[in-house]
Amino acid sequence: MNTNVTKNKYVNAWIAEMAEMVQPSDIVLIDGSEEQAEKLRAEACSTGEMIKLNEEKLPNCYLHRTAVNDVARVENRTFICTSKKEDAGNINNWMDPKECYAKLTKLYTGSYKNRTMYVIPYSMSVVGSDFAKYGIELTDSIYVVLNMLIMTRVGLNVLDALGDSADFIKGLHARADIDEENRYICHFPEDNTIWSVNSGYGGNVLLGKKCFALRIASYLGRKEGWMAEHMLILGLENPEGEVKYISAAFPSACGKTNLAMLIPPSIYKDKGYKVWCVGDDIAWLRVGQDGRLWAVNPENGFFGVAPGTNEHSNPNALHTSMRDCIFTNVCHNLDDNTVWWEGLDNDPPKNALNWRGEPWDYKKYDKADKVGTSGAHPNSRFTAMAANCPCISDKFNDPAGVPISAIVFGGRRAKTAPLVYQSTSWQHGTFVGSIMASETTAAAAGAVGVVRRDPMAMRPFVGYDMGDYWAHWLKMGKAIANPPKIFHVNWFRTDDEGHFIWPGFGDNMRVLMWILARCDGKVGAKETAIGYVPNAEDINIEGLDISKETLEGLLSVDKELWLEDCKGIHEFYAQVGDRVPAELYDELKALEERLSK
Ligand code: GTP
Ligand code: SPV
Ligand code: MN
Repeated sequence: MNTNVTKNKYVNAWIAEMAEMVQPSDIVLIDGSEEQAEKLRAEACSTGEMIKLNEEKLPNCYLHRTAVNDVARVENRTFICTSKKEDAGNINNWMDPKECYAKLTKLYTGSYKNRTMYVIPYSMSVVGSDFAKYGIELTDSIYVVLNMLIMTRVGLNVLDALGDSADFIKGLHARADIDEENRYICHFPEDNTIWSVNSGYGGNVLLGKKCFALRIASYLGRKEGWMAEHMLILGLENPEGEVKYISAAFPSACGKTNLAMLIPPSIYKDKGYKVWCVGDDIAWLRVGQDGRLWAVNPENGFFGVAPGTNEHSNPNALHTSMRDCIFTNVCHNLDDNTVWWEGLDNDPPKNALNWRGEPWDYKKYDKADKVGTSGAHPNSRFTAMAANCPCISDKFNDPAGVPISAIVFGGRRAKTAPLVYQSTSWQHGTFVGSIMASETTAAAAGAVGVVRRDPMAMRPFVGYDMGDYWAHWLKMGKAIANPPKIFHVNWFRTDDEGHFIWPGFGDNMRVLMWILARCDGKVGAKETAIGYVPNAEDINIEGLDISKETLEGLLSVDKELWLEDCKGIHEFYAQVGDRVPAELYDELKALEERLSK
């Protein structure tokens, strides 16, 4: 078999080595052309791997179902394999690289028998730009190829840009038996290598995304002096046409895609305010020559949560997903060969297959057992092109990226965290990020709705020790002459009946307006124990069904609850271990003192 499929000797040698292990029947280089993609779509449809949807209603759209046991990221099977255990830290799972290579070699051996090896050359960020990093993913899944074609920049120009260099991330994926007992998502940051086996789902197998652009990239960022973060990037344009950029880190399924594509409420829209999406999941950030922090979205598409997406909550995401899209694990409407998910509309299809591909009775839907009774899986997703997004920023392909004015952290907290507050410094902001907590969601396998610490929304994605990661944040703060201001938001406070109090979605713009006014020094704030909290009159609630008292409640800081929370922070810091920077302990102590006053 010809393994010399590129002109790069390092790439070819690695392909040969991997091919010897997995034993494919043939090897196909993915060139990024539409003809090749079309052939692969046809092949996937002929085997049932994908279903072609209604061409009139959903042009060039497809449906794919993963195995029932394979519907989300698997954090307990995700490993950071550094030669020293302490470099992976206490929060990550660790395996000795030698042991891991040996273990996975057994699983990979012969796993491509009678299957094609697809070689995907891809770039994270604009090819040839200062931010760009290149990867090659080897996979036996057409679904992966077609997703990578949307999510990253794939093509022969990537190989041209790589030239003779050995500087690329080597990703090997094999579906093998989709055996959950032998599912492994392993990272070897010291070898620029990712090995993923026995899964066919999203974040486990689209290796450019969480594996490369967060876990490996965060490791590289620390070495090279930049940051890889689980952040959306948006531009907010005022009526004068000036655009300010905000990046925001929320844990998985906590509202990044929604915020990044928000449509301003009429009080702002009518005046000419606009919001532009630069990215919805990942940001790479560097210090610019002007001393500001500049960000790019290294991806080329969106792998967005389907349930809850509708004309009201996120029309931009909905329209982005209505052409050239791959839907994963949604409900299939057999009447018109379209798709449906919970929260799309109040009209569930009567003749449909659920996410497992079984006949589905919408009348049996039970909110308490979503996975068992819903039409779409709670973590069902759409893979859609950034270029199809109605609100995509004109800076999306700008190799320089965009300058960030504000960094926003946030999570799902029923109590404790107010609607918004501002940190008092970069160091305090780093502390605020480090103590983030959020209820778990369906994006990862395991229990849903349990509050856990998820610092900077990066708990599952830091490719090294968490304490070192915080130290890197502190160090970056010193390197940025004009750093963004750091904020924390919470759209998810609930009342006594468990209902969300804040309307959220487009109305989150009202909070962004306060954030940018703070960055411009145009609005005051109350100094509280946790940081600067808005005066209620400074959040515009015109046109909302919310009273000033309710807003005051949303902005309130319950000192007892916070003191209780501090105990949890101590426990978490202890778990992170020796490498927690002293500055963060200083911040914690100062917070406790202010709360006890
Ligand atoms: P990942 O792609 O997993 O990283 O997630 P994400 O952060 O992009 O999450 P996304 O925007 O897709 O939101 C996921 C869920 O949060 C959906 O069910 C939304 O309906 C819900 N959601 C998003 N924004 C809001 C909000 O402002 N308020 C409320 N109540 N729910 C929201
Ligand atoms: C997340 O879980 O944060 C995602 C989806 O963005 S996945 O790509 O599956 O990780
Ligand atoms: Mn994500």
